Amino acid sequence: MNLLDTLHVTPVAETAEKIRTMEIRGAGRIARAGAQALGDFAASYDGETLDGFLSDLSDAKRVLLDSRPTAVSLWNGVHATVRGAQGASTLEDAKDLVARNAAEFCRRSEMAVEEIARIGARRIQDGDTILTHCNSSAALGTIIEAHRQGKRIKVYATESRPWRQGILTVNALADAGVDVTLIIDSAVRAVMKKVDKVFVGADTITSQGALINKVGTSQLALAAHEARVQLYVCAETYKFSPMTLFGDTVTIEERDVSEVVRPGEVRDSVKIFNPVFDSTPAAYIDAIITELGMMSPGSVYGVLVDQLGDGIFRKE
Ligand code: RUB
Repeated sequence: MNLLDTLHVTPVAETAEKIRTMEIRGAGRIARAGAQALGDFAASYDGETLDGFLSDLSDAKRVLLDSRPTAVSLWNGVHATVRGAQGASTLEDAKDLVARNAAEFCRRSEMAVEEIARIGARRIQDGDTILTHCNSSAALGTIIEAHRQGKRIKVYATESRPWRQGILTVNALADAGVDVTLIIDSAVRAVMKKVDKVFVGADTITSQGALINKVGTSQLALAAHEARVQLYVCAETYKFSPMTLFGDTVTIEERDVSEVVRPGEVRDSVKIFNPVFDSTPAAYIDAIITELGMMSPGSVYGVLVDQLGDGIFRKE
């Protein structure tokens, strides 16, 4: 029997399952969903002891963190939500604190995405052609904000096999009135000569400024680098990974082969490798646009230490 079966916190288990199956997806959304699930769990907790609550909270946290391994946003959102609970002196204080932390994380997260759109849109000029990959709310917000400001822009968006999140992207851009063209992933280099700037999102950014994002991002970054096209990463600072400061590497999620081929389509002896993220070195990134402002990949270390510092490292 796994933790999910024993946990008396159905909404948390349900949220974890939706994250695992990608019904809830995207690094910002899964962070908010994780925080919200813990906040709801705390608010509706009907156990009678503080110790029992803390133990169940720890189980709930673990179930959420096990749902998807790559995006550190989930880890940061979950830890921001449980922060301080161990120090509470009563059950009611602990429940209130977790519920308030969750609401505060979600509020700040949404504000960060809006601030990134405002800052990022300034980097987009009238007449620019932009390329984006997968489906990032931070990158999309930036592009839509530039369009809203009256800048005439064109966008190429990749399909992003195998999940085809690019379909969400092109529909969102089309609904906002943006001139958008869908391309298959392997057409990236073919269109790069028409592109002025690349805007992508982030699942995790390491302390050395490397970007972990949807698989294909690093290939796209190489093509942009070759064509001298600027590449911007739109990322809230809770996508920065404190663990990488201490030498941890980021786990790249591999998903089921059924996402790549239909049953019986290939010979039984064919192996299938389905990594869903990849790592783009800092050298290929022109700037990271965060809610704190634009920064170089080399600034990530300082932000992790100075801005997130104490709170983010405290063990719960
Ligand atoms: C989504 C993806 C997005 C980042 C950033 O991958 O790689 O670029 O998560 O998204 P998946 P956002 O579909 O596998 O979750 O800016 O919305 O946080």
